[in-house]
Amino acid sequence: MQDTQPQTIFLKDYQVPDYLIDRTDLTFDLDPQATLVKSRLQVRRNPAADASGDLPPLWLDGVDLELLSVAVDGELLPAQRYSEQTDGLLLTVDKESFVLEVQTRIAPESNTSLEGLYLSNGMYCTQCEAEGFRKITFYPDRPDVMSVFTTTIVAPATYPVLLSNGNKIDSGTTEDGRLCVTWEDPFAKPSYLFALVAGDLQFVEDHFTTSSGRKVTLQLFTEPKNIGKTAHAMESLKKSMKWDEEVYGREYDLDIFMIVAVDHFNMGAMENKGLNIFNSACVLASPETATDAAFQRIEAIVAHEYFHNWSGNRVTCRDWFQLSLKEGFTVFRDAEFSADMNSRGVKRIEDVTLLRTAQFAEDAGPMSHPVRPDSYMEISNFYTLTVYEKGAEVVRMIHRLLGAEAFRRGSDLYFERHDGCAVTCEDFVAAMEDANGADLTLFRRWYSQGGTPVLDVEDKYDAEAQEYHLTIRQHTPDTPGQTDKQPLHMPIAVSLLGADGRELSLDQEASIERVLHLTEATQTFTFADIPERPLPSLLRGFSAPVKLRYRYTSDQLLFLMQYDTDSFNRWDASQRLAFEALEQLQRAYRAGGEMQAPEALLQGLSAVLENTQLDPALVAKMLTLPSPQELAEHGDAIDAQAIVAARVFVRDSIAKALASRFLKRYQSLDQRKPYQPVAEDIAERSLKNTCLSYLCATGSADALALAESQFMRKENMTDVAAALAALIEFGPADQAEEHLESFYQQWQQDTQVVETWFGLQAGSANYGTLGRVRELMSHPAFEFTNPNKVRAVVGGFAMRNFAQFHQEDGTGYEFLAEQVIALDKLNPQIAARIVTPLTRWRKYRTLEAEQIRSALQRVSDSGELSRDLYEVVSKALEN
Ligand code: B3K
Ligand code: ZN
Repeated sequence: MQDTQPQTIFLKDYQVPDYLIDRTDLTFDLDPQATLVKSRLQVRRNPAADASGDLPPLWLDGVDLELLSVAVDGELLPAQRYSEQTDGLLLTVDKESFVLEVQTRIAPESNTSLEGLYLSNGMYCTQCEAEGFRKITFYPDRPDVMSVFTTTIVAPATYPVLLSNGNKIDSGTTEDGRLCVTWEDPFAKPSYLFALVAGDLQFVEDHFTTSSGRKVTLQLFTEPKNIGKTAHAMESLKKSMKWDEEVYGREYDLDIFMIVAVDHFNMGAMENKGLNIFNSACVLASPETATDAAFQRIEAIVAHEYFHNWSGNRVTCRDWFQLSLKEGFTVFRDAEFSADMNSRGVKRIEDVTLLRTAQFAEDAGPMSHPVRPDSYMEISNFYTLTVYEKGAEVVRMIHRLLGAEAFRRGSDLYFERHDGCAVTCEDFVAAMEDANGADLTLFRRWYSQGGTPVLDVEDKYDAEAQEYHLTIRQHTPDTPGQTDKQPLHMPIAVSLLGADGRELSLDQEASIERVLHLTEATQTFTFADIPERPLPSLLRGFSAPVKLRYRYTSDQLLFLMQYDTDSFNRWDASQRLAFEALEQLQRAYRAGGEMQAPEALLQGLSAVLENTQLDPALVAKMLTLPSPQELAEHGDAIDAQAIVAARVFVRDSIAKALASRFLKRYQSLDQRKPYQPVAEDIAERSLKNTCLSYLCATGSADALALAESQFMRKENMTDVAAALAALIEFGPADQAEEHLESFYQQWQQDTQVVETWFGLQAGSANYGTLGRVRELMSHPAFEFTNPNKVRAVVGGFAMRNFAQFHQEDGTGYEFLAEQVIALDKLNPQIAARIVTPLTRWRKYRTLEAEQIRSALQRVSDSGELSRDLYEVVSKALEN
């Protein structure tokens, strides 16, 4: 551990900045080992800061910089006027406003943290959010300091493309033949939105005419070999621009919008003003190389980053505790966009699955925090599912409570009131209230209170009075640092189904759904004029991010699977049945008893599979069992082997019982048509490949031949990858090797496909043994400095391969500890992410808990840890 513990930063300590920066002029003279950065800052005392006493010193953040000179108003500053510290520069100040010039030198080539300015395959690029700008130059690197930037880039002619934020205002050649380009961004922005790219890149260009008639140039830059994989992202961008005008009345503001694809990137993409930088895997696609899931992810991420231009850039965060202000809102916006472009019900199911599997686990783990955290050591650790996904649920609840039109009035007021400002979550809620005369006082607790609320629902039907009563009790468990939680305000969408499966009318207007406002710890809601005892369809569309408990019988769940018109709840009924069966089988496994086929589930799924009226994508989702990770989230004293055994048993029971139905559906869906990533076709492929997987699970030679033939036909990556996955999971090992080898031979030049190939193997329950994973790490295409490859192999094994990672000898845990220790030296952000499975040790039964904890302890004892990893590991050992 570190000699000095990293400091904790608290929201309650927030203070406005002492100085503002009106203009920032930067010049970069690019060199892999010695890039010269000159900055010229127009500094001014902040009128909003405390004006009593002498002028305070000026603090500039700076990390890993070589300071060359400091000058004020053109005069070099003597050494006694400033002091250089490990994390910045402190300057004494003697006037209210002045020009500060600082020269520094940095080495992008040695920067493996992928934060600040670094090289990816020889291309210069930047990542500044949250605190990466301080690795480029000394600067008040905080989001409430907003400045107008100009950026001049000088580079050898081998870097013909030189990009930064805003509009290009000058370009030329220096006397010694180097290229020189200047960009100006007229919109004041915080340093985290700064970007620079330099490389030998190609681009595709398109245009979008905004609703007010301005023509915007759209450019997408890639390495030359990838230029053929840009069409889908460009289409997605144009759709996003149109959608944001139609749904939120938001127009784009610059004359140009650029996207650049880079291979080495810590996350999905970054919304830098006018110059979005994307992880190649989240922007490049062609039918031959990308799966349907990748096409949909690209559409969503392109939209997400574009939407940030308003929710994030034009209106930004005051401090990083407010991160969900831009992320929660923008995730909500991109989810609604995706729902409008694709199948709304299926999108909701996917989002809730992520929330239940990973966010609920985070909420119940050692890093648990509210949507607006109160404190952090390293802000990079707070780009979490809670801030993003739960944050989006919080915005979705406001939308549900107020209604779509009122929500739009609120967002209009928010954008208008705060344009060009750095604001807080409180400002967002206040705009929603003020625009509508609404009261969200209690609702605000969602921002400050962590943990997943549990709702217990009971009902009573009074036949005589024709009244139906629903009593809801809510309780939020304690989380680290937070006890005695208060009740939350949340919308509970409810319908009541009659014996014929139709929704009963709930009022004079014959509404079939009512949104209950739950605000108290225990509350009873009464429905009048209910002629028969109804079956409740509760929390429709997952109207609040909670765990809802109601004692449904198996028959009632089968009924909901058949009749509920809310596709989310229809699916959820199938999941509840599956959960019940899986939990019972885990108990049987542990007790050494006999495992019984899950009859009710088989009956329900059989009917679903026969129903050709249902959206095939929804059928595929209903046929998909909860993941081991989701089962683990539900349990205490988790027995990993029991989870795996129960799940395999249920899967095989379904495969066997419904084999002929799977074959029938597979054959009817296996129609050759040209690939298109459109909702209808994606839905059909998803059901077809779900059927194929179950067919192969029986191990029958005919089924494996079907998979082989689909694999050989090479029609599109969705079908090829699904067939390959089935073949390696269920086919003979020697054939699996052959298929994997031929796949690699065909695609070895394509980075994204090679990542898929790595991920398929490492994530395979049958094939991804620890030995195999170690072999993959010595494969020539593996790169420890490339996060996508680390995520595919190490992450694939530790996060998506429950069966192998939790092998009883504990070697999986030791392996992960070893990788985390090595990664931390290169890329702390990735190390702190990939350690996550080890942080959940308390959830496991004694044997595994001890093994996992000891692996974590080994990380902790391994020497000085980065601040990122220290925070996660120390909290996990404590809590
Ligand atoms: N805002 C960035 C995330 C930056 C993460 C920094 N560690 C991408 C996004 O959410 O759009
Ligand atoms: Zn975002």
